[in-house]
Amino acid sequence: MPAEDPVFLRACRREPVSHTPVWFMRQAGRSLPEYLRVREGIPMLESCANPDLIIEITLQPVRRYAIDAAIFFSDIVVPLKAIGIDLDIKPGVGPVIADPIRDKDAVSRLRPLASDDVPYVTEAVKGLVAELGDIPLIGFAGAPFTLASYLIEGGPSKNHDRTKALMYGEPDIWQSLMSALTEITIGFLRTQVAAGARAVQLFDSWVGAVAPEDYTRYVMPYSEQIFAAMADVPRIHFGVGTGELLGLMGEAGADVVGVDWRVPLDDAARRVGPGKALQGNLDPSILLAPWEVVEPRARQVLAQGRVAEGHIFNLGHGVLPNTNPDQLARLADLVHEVSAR
Ligand code: 1CP
Repeated sequence: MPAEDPVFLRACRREPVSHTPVWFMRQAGRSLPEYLRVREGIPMLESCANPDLIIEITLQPVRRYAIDAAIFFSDIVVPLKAIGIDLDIKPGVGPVIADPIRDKDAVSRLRPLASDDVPYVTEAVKGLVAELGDIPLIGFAGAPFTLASYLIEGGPSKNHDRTKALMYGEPDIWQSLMSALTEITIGFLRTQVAAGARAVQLFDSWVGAVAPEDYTRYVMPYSEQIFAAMADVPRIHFGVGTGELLGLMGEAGADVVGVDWRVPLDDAARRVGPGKALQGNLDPSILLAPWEVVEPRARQVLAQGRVAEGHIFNLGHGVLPNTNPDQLARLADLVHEVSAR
């Protein structure tokens, strides 16, 4: 009989598990002093193109925390940079695009991404898989809506108004842009899976800005194509402020729906319906409070998660930079202890 798959993969597939698996979005990064040390003087995008550094940074949280999965260190704009878009990740800001994409000509210059465009991704994933042993590596990409928002707005945005203006006002350009981003995203995810990533997470971080009707019309068809192209591995789909979209995000083809902290997991399970696992959803800011506050909230998330057919414990969004790593270490241990069966 083959050895049993790791609990993280089993939970994604809604199979029985010995304990609830746990990992943290943005578990690598600015909350870790060892991350700040290795990144000193090296710009973000340079780090994302350096296999040794990618491997080191991805492994840092695995060394500290009893987590059940690692997530590849990169950024959602890395594939855009790799196909020649002039962009940078500015410290304290995020991705900034030199020439925002707002017309037909700009869209026509986008091209698909092949593995050859990101040799450092393939090399780093292979190296990581060798180091991680039984701990699965999650590959990830930004979803077309979230990538479109950065490209159209030119950087981080609160209301995504130019993006929505183009979506409503220039549906043909929107369709071409979303199709191009779909191909790029599939290329980036397939590269990671070909090199050994065992699950993928599609981050549609900002899609909570659209209403369900518009999601169905302008966003979902593209996410569906991406999930259909990734059917050989468990697929996680996450966004922020997506309470009203959870059912649709599952329907798009995800195996696991990521939930932010705004919707309790038992409620989310009803919204998503049968046949899906859930991931989430402790408010990351709770970790800034004393452990006495964190513990009951984490127990509550676990209790609410029991309603779901499968539960992967996570935060409702990424680890905040000023989080004390010791809190995350305790949290991972608590999840394992409380959920052991
Ligand atoms: O210099 C630095 O350290 C820059 C900070 C940073 C880091 C550590 C950025 C800039 N990106 C990353 C890594 C990263 N980005 C990871 C790997 C870390 C891990 O999970 O352990 C991942 C998964 C991402 C994905 C990402 N980038 C998302 C989706 C996840 C989410 O938080 O919703 C998004 C929206 C981005 C864009 C981005 N990149 C960086 C920042 C600060 C932002 C957000 C900017 C904004 O508010 O729009």
